[in-house]
Amino acid sequence: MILVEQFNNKKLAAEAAVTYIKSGMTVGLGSGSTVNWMLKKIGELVQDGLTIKGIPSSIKTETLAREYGIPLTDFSNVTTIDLAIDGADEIDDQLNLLKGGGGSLVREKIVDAMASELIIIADQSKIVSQLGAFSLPVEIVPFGFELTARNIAELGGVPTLRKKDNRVFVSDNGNYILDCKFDNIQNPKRLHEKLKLLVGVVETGLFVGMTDKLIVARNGKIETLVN
Ligand code: ABF
Repeated sequence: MILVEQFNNKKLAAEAAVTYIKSGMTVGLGSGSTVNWMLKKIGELVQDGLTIKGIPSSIKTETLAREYGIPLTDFSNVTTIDLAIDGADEIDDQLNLLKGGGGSLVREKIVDAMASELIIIADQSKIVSQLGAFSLPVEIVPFGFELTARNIAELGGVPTLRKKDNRVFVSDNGNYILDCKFDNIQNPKRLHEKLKLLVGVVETGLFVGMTDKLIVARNGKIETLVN
């Protein structure tokens, strides 16, 4: 028997989140395949008269937002972001996040941290009891990356330099990413703080205490959790 996915849960979650966007808002636009559904929907609403300005969190998102006709702005023109909507690779029951599978964690964190409200959108596959089954992306400065990797290994992680098409992956910021396997991440805040103290580390994919609302679609049904 072949099981066919009945619902597009990423699309459902994305479209539910878009209902929180109102005209006049500056909106942080996350990154990833769930967010791409959100961009499509926002583009349709903009055609129908919604007036927002978006701040993209990656070059991919910026390109797609432009294709959908979403007006964009940047940090030289705004002092606040009313609402950011972003995806995640893992979400725990405290709504802490592991992000960065797409390689955009630094810009995502800047946009998400700046927002008055952060909504995370996901399908049910992203919900976990403990973060860490997914390797933790850590963005690092290329210079001396071997040393940074060794220092991360001393904290108990197994770092792998991310590659794409047989070349070292370079982020939108010109940096490298180490995908770091930790057995499990019992205290995401402490691990994030330890990693951030290492010379050469730019940012980690742990987003701790940032989520205001989670919209998760499970078998075609929307669940909303507020932090
Ligand atoms: C971004 O998109 C990243 O942090 C994360 O890697 C990804 C989310 O996954 P998906 O493509 O399933 O939306 O938010």
